[in-house]
Amino acid sequence: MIYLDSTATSQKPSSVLQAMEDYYRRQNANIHRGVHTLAEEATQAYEEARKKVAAFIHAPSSRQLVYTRNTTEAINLVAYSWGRSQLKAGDLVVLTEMEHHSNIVPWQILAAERGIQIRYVPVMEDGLLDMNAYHDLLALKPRLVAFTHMSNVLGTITPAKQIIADAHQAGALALVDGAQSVPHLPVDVADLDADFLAFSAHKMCGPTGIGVLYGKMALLESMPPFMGGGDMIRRVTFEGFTSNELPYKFEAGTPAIAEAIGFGAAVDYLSQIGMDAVAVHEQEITAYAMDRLSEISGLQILGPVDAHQKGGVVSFTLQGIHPHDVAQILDEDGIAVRAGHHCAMPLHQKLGLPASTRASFYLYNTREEVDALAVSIEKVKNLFG
Ligand code: C6P
Repeated sequence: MIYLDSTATSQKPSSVLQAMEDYYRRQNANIHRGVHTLAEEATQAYEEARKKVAAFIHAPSSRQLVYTRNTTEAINLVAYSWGRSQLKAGDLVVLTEMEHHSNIVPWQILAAERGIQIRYVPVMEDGLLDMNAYHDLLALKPRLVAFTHMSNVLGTITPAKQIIADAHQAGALALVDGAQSVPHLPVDVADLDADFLAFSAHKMCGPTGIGVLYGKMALLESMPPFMGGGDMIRRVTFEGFTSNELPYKFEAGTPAIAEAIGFGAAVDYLSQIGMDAVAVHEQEITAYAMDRLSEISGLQILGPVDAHQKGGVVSFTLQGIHPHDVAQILDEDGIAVRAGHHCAMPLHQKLGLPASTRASFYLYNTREEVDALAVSIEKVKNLFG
């Protein structure tokens, strides 16, 4: 089987599975609650993982790293907590046209509830953001710029550092959707100067069910809790409560303990290889895939034509053949790709496409797999005449 769907979720190394199994077999206990040895060991393993993930993105402190279920929940946390406490009718939030639904819908919910305004930085024909239009939007003094660091459809790597610096210059905060960048590129939040960064473990060799919201300390300190319950409080009376310190203020209830430990093992795995090496490998495979696929007549690749401007994502259309048919026939050859709108319906509308087929690559993919993909696509073309 050839797995070309790592943008949806990556495969997991044995060390991650082993770390989770070890927790369940040897350390299984709830965290932050018990004084017994097992509870202490489990708490330590859970918190060690947080430190590893924090170091992976160069966060100044692991207290700035809130565990969430995934990227989606991390962005919703910002929209619910920061958004509801800070934004009022008429305030502007700037997004881009290449956002995943999880960085559009939370803001649309807020727009319906609070009357905030949303404007989108256009995507140009070459798959890059229109930075002139972005600067025009900044002149409207938005409160927040929330954007993806890497498109899950076009593969476009956005100029995050510049977007953030320009947002700050205009007095706006910047939220980075790192769902696709953190797994594939070296990401340094301190260097980026991001106010918020959201990402998911399951796209970076880790388990499903756990993700991260990184935030600047002062911002997280000032935000009200997102959900109420156990662990997020310092003290509760019949009349009210006081919030726990960071990051626990945002981690109500028993968290995904085994998953956090698995996440730590995933970060160890990626760190041992080195994110520079991961990025170089993917760029090489992507450039090769773009060369191979562009030899196929009737195949149109979406997004930047230069592999250096892209992560390991090659979405395409095949003239006259529906993407679902393409994906189904590739599947018969043991090749897993994704077909559809990839949770980016507005972007597909903008491109005038109902759907596309997407092959995506990670550290374990090879040129031979790309060759097999090209052969299978030719087969699809022959089948459909
Ligand atoms: N994209 C894809 O196949 P979650 O589901 O919360 O882990 O990640 C959401 C998300 C947010 N932003 C971007 C840029 C993403 O690519 C994703 C997830 C997957 O493209 C699943 S829809």
